[in-house]
Amino acid sequence: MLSARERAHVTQVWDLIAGHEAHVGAELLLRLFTVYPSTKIYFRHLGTCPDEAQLQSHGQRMLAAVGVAVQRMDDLRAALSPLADLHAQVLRVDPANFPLLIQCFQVVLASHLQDEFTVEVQAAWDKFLTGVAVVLTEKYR
Ligand code: ZNH
Repeated sequence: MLSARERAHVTQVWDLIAGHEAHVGAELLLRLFTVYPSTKIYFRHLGTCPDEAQLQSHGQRMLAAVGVAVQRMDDLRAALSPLADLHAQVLRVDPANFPLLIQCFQVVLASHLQDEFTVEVQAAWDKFLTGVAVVLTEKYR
């Protein structure tokens, strides 16, 4: 559960991303695939070297889901339930990949926000994204 202050940090940063989901999402995926190439096995259909359009298209969908999670922070489990089914039952993404994505997400935020990405803002985003990952991976049984 995020405190009021943590929520404010998450929402304020989201307001900067909103409208740029495709661009930020593509940057995030490029970083993920480059720094952690093992994550690419789930995206074989995109080829060995996904082009910018593919990165933007998937990045847009992924970040739109993060946007929904921001809007429904109190209600994450219900908000992300269909997506949790998809990851657990259809995509079968190893949960170990989620911390890698979270790490890349924070680096993308830091590179854009610079000094504004304070330790407190990072801590709030880490908690929020970990909460999202918990929901997306809890149906694996
Ligand atoms: Zn995921 C898909 C989100 C993580 C892999 N995803 C997806 C989608 C979304 C998402 C929204 C779409 C769906 C539909 O279309 O229906 N994810 C997400 C989020 C997260 C994630 C939010 C966190 C935070 N994923 C992840 C990871 C991985 C993945 C970590 C690995 C590495 N996904 C994936 C895949 C897919 C998805 C493979 C499919 C793609 C296509 O289809 O193309």
